[in-house]
Amino acid sequence: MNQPVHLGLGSNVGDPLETLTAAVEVLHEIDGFAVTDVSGVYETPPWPPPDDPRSVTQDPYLNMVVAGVTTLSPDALLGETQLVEAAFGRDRSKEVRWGPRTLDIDLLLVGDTVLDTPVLTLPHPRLAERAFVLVPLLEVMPGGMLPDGRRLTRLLLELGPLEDIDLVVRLEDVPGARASRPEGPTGPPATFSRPVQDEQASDQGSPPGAMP
Ligand code: A4P
Ligand code: MG
Repeated sequence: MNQPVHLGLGSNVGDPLETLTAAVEVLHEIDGFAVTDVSGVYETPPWPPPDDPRSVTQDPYLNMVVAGVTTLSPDALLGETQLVEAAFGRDRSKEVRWGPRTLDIDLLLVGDTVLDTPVLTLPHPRLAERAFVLVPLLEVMPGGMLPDGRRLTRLLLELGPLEDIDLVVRLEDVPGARASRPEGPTGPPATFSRPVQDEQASDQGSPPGAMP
């Protein structure tokens, strides 16, 4: 079955733009996974923020989201994305949690799959707390919702002001990069999106996840 997938990519070591550009190239080559869309590339301040006791001093990140479809199981896809991380020099044994990394690829959403195992949690457990995920995710998933019906726009608004999330570049504008932004109506399946006119009805009290 072809499931829609959204991957979050982040990098803040080495040449992050080169890394993200090349990583998208490599994602195109995964058997059983097809890239259907990419967000812009954003510069984002490290999370957790400096006033959080868990914060680590490190450079800003570049973040983006890749949308795709897959015939792989979520576990198999995680195995593939971890191979891609390793190919870009990721060595978890030398890392601090939430510290600097060459390339991080998180499975944000796999269709409407909800699961929590020792190796994989879907949706990604910290997705709702992170503007560096929500901003690019909304770009490729306008009107998107989590499987529990929470709207991405609402989650983003709850995070407060976003002045530190800056669009740096679109892959379409990076010489030689493969962006795969599809023309016309052949984009990724809009699993969680609803027609715009439904927005009003929902804000007036329809239950989350209610179909139009
Ligand atoms: N795992 C469970 N669920 C998932 C999932 N949905 N996607 C497991 C990917 N992995 C998942 O992840 C640890 C383990 O989580 C994996 O072995 C997998 O089995 P990791 O990538 O090895 O370690 P990590 O990335 O340090 O941990 P974590 O908690 O996933 O960190 P995050 O959440 O990825 O945060 N600030 C900015 N601005 N931009 C960033 O990209 N990234 C991080 C890393 C911190 N701050 C950041 C950014
Ligand atoms: Mg991670």
